[in-house]
Amino acid sequence: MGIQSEQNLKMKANQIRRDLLHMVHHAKTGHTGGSLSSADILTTLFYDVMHHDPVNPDWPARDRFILSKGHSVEGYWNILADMGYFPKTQLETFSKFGSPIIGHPNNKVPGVEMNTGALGHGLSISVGMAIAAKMKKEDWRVFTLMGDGEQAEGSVWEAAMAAAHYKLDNLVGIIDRNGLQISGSTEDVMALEPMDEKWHAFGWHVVKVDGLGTDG
Ligand SMILES: Cc1ncc(C[n+]2csc(CCOP(=O)(O)OP(=O)(O)O)c2C)c(N)n1
Ligand SMILES: [Mg+2]
Repeated sequence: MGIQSEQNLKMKANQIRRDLLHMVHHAKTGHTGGSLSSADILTTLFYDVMHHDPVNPDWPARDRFILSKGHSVEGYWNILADMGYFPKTQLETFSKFGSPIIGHPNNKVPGVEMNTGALGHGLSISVGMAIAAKMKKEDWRVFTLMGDGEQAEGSVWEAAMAAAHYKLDNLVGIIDRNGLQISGSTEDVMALEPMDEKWHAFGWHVVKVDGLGTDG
């Protein structure tokens, strides 16, 4: 993967947002909020940051991606199809009976490492993968996208503690800080702030990142 300009990434993220809305409208089902808020993150990872090969999805040296907030699959499906992991026409079968392109990540689809959707599991899975890479002395990295509401799951913090204990500098945990979960604002339902200080206290190097913006 090359280094994309920010403008290219903005335009791609806008395309992904448009395409996922089209897909959800066509299927008359799907999660829009968390998919729209994560489009910048997924676009940056897949088009610019991660080493992966749509022609060879099982390339042993690929970086691994785990969508821990698995309900936000709509942008993920559109990016995988856009990159050529599967034909774009398959997007028209989204959430139809018998289709592998379902409402959560499904590892029968090329490009998907792990079935996810039950919140709180992705980081633990990723810790295991990152330990495996270390044990095999391989250079690939693991990227995990979590929700902010997902931070209320205790298992996230067990995994965070383990990652620091095993010094997993090949693991990147990303939190989509959209401020919302199903039942309202995250700060009303289960206050998270100061979230950066909590992660820092668990031994993580914390970086706060703005989205790409929508003016592309
Ligand atoms: C263990 C578990 N409990 C409940 C749910 C139902 N659920 C799906 S999405 C969601 C809200 C998640 O909010 P957040 O993590 O902030 O995701 P985002 O805002 O990015 O969509 C919930 C509670 C689930 N998928 N898994
Ligand atoms: Mg949220």
